[in-house]
Amino acid sequence: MFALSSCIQGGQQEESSSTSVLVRLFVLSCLSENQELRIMAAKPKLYYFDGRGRMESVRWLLAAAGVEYEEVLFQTAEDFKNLIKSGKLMYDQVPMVEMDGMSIVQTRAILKYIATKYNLYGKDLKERAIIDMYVEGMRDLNDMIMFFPFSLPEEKQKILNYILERATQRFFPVYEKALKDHGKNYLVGNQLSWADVQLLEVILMVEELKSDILSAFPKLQEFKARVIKLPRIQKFLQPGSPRKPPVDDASFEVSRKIYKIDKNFVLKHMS
Ligand code: GTS
Repeated sequence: MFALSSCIQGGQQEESSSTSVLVRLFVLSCLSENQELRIMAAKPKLYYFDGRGRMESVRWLLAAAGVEYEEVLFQTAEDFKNLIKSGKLMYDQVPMVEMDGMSIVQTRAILKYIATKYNLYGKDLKERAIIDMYVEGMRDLNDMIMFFPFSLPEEKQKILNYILERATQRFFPVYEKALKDHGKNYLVGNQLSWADVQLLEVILMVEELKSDILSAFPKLQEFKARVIKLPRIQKFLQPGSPRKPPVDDASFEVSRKIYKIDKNFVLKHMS
């Protein structure tokens, strides 16, 4: 506003040719400032297939930040090919989020940008390192669950047991202990962060596989009850929100055809 009124006042002054050039340059800089504001104000646009996959954590984080967004959900290999042809995908891969004038790819890069921009990424470098450690563990668990539907029928039970074992023996004890040791409401710095959002997401995913999975984790039960009540989270968990349902046979077929998934797909992604 200040810059704009200075522009106008500048235009009313006696004009030598050099001041006129300066004024014009100044007006141009005002315009690009406005354009930049417009870009910053536009809703983020998410490009992915119509399912959870890697994009679901992005949906969760934007919801927790209270940011409205639009989605371009493609259904066929042809749609995906057309998106690749647009040249917006740095690695010819999704997820991709258009935001603040950028086409951001790589799930972690997208999540970090959102977490940083909306103050969900700790107050300093040390808190960020702790958030990263929590989130990376959660992502390992999340990835196993994400690829589980693609396992062969004969492998299903074994892989399910492995996921549940990892959840209860490796990952959940870490978050249970953290909450118990510091006695605070949230994992890091006693304010909601990306780690809390990711933790609730993964808890709900594991519960879809085994509903009483938290029975040995009283702190995680309290955590879940607390975070689920936050208004933005509550809204995201309501029917009709952009949250995607677990993979079913139909959505499994759609994503299998889009990405031409082969038999060894799951094994490659089970760490
Ligand atoms: N490291 C990337 C990320 O985290 O974003 C991996 C992205 C990725 O593998 N995306 C898949 C893809 O575009 C889609 S999905 O697995 O997330 O559904 N695959 C096509 C390809 O050619 O790799």
